[in-house]
Amino acid sequence: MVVLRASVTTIAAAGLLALLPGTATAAPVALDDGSFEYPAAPANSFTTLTAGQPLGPWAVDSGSVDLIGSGFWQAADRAQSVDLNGTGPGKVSQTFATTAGRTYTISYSLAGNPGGTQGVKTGEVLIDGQNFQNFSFDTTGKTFAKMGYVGRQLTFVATGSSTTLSFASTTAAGAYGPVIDNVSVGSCCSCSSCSG
Ligand SMILES: [Ca+2]
Repeated sequence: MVVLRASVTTIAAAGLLALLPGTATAAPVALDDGSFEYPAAPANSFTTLTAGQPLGPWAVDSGSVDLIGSGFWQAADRAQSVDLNGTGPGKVSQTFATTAGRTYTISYSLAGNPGGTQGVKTGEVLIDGQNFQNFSFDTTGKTFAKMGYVGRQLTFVATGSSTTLSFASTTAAGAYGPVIDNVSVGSCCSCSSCSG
């Protein structure tokens, strides 16, 4: 398990560097706990959070989600992850500081809850409430030990001094939804002409 996690993390980091050559010199962006490591969910279990409840610096703003504790299944980064279906589809959001007109890239790891009936789990990423990316993940053949995380990215141009990032399940029914972890925001000037 430890080896698997390290491998996934290394691949994700390498992919980020390849796609975002300017990340290393980017200004820090204050997305907090994109790895969903706090609060701590019970080890080998999970906590179901419903609309109106905080999930660390994130908020559950519709439906319900499961905060997956250490050891329950493989995380993409560190110990915890989020199943975007709690008892049904849910949505989590976080607002962070941005600079209007600046380009940002969201990176995250995607898998799906391999329990229950396996198949395609779907969801969407929203920026300030607008759909920016649909995603899907097929859990067929995946296990709690081998979740099969894949890296996803999207890029947007901020329109204000803060931006709200949301991840929502569109897997209509049931407790087995898309799983996210390792969310990060990069703001980059990968060119020599950037004024910073
Ligand atoms: Ca994590």
